Amino acid sequence: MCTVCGCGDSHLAHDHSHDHGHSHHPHDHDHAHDHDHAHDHGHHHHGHAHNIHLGLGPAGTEVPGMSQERLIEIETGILSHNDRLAQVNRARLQALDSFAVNLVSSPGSGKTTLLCATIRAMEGPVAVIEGDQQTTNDADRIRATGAPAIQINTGKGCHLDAHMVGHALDHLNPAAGTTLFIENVGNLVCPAAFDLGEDAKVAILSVTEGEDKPLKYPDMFTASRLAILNKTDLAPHCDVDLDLYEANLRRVNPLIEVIRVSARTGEGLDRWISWLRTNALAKHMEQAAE
Ligand SMILES: Nc1nc2c(ncn2[C@@H]2O[C@H](COP(=O)(O)OP(=O)(O)O)[C@@H](O)[C@H]2O)c(=O)[nH]1
Ligand SMILES: [Mg+2]
Repeated sequence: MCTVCGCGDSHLAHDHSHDHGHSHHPHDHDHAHDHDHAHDHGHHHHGHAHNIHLGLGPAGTEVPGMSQERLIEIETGILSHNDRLAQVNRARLQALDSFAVNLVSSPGSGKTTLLCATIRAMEGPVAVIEGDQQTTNDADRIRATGAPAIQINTGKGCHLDAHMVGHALDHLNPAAGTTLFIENVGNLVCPAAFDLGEDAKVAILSVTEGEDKPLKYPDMFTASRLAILNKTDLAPHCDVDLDLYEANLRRVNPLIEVIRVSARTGEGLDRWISWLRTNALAKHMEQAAE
């Protein structure tokens, strides 16, 4: 996970990855790395001589020269710090009786387009936190609908974290009963691990991405409560089997709900809006019962 790309609380991760810069190999570093892994895994894992799987150990990944124990320690440190801040956000949203969704997906699956259509179609106050590495394009698109939006540019960062969302909430200062949409950085990997204090992660997939994506990036779909299969208007133009797409989502997460929509034509939008309404109401009732 993020210890690999260095996107977490990096001084921890970096200190240690530096240890490995001093390669004992006479070859160039990457080369030595590949060679090591091919070697290790060829021997240990099911005899797949020509495949390399770095995720079979307890840490679920490998960083050259770092032990599995150290990797787990670093990841636990980063995520537990994030989780504490996520709880603060969650309590704050709860006090506002605000329902919050974290939209996660690859770049270009249609998050912003869907959000704009959603905001136009739904009733009640909304607010949007936009995450991208650069530009304020998406916040500008949201503001054009009349909804308040704040852009977070993460620079080299590949996901939003709870600390960033806390700051955005300070600026947005949402009214009671607001539906909060958080559009995460387009990336099917790191955002899966970071709780932002949301009520649900919602994965947006487009029919053009291919039915196998849930199987290739399972963490994201395990973490999501709902998957939206977007761009159904394009399905007739692609060799895509939507039933297989859904079956693959359920193979990874048997409990995941799936809604097929076209943000362009509006097909299925009513079911997504009603999902939002139902889940916001369920949260409200749960809170009232406490
Ligand atoms: N045909 C079609 N195009 C869509 C749909 N939703 C989004 N798009 C297009 O997909 C591209 C990426 O959309 P965008 O909302 O920016 O994706 P994001 O990166 O996930 O926020 C844009 O050109 C959109 O117009 C859809 O339902 N059907
Ligand atoms: Mg976007």
